Amino acid sequence: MTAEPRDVPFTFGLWTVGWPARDPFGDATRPALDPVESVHRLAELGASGVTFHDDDLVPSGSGDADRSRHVERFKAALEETGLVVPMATTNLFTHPVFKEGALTANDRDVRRYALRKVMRNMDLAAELGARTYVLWGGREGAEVDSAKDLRAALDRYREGIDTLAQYSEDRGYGLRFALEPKPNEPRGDIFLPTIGHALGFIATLEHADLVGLNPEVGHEQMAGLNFTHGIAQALWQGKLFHIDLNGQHGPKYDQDLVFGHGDLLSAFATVDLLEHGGPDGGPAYDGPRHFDYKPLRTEDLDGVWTSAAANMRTYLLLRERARAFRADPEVAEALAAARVPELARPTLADGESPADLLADRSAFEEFDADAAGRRPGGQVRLAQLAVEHLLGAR
Ligand code: GLT
Ligand code: MN
Ligand code: MN
Ligand code: MN
Repeated sequence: MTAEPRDVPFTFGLWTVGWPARDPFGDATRPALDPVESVHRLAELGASGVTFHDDDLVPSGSGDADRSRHVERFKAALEETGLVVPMATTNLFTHPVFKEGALTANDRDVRRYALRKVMRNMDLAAELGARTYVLWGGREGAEVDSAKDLRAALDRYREGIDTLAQYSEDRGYGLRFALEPKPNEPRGDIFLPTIGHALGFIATLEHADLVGLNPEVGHEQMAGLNFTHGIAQALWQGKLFHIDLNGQHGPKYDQDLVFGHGDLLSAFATVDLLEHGGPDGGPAYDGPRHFDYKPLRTEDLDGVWTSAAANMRTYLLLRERARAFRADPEVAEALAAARVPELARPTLADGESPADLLADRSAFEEFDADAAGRRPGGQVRLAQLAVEHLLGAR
């Protein structure tokens, strides 16, 4: 493989490599990482950027002097390494104050505090040059349906996002907001559980143009959904503002595995879509390839850096495999046999009206539906060609 990681804008959250591997059942298995060290190590491995929650950079409860010391050290590391900060986000889930929600908490004081916490980190995000602001509503949800006015919660969610978008506009930050869906965990049920729910919600916003999505592979797969289909719709609606790549084995707890270490065929389809758009399209997404994963709890610090590198290498290998798939004449022939290119042709002719369609006897009266029902599908051949390219057998 000749491709270097720097060909592609790979980015990592500070909370990913920095996760000390504390889970609901066990203590941390690794020491906390200094964000400055993470910046240097990620740069050495070929990443081009880092992202952060306010609390990843400035431990919650720090005073003003400590805060600026943390920020200055981080900035110096960015300058030394050339890493950029394309995205930032807010921790609205760890502190007990958010136990019942943040932007949608029943307690109005909590909602006002949550907005202020986001606004404060938006100031820093803008200062560091971020273009995208992610909002993952991990605590926006419920376990007890009767303990939440569900429609009022959506009103407050909308009010919160519109207020933040307005703040960005007022300050001239030019940020775009990316909502990150997740069906459950840590709440029993989280609001805006899937890409589709979030797209429907965004359409109701006053600042709908500034708000898009940050879909995560594993989150859609936890809901049993096809991640590639989901991001295809987001792209189609101009709403794929950011992406969280990782791995997951079907509907279970959020695994946050290395990209490709879950459903590999799905990861292949995702990379193919991001890089090629479709049968004869160009790149469909030019934003950061952001990894939101957790190095396994079994790993020591060396294992952390091995896993960070694995995300990027797997992406590049899948890109290479997807290129080979798209360049293979046999694949082109199989695509044509399965009539895939035909789908790009509109169903009605140019200027054809419903009345014209009604007048076309070949479309119905003379159409042999039974014969068409016997036309070969050619789908298995395509599936096998993809598997063979993925396995490096072609
Ligand atoms: C948290 C969550 C992720 C989100 C992060 C952004 S925080 O780790 O599990 O999916 O992307 O808030
Ligand atoms: Mn996740
Ligand atoms: Mn995520
Ligand atoms: Mn996560």
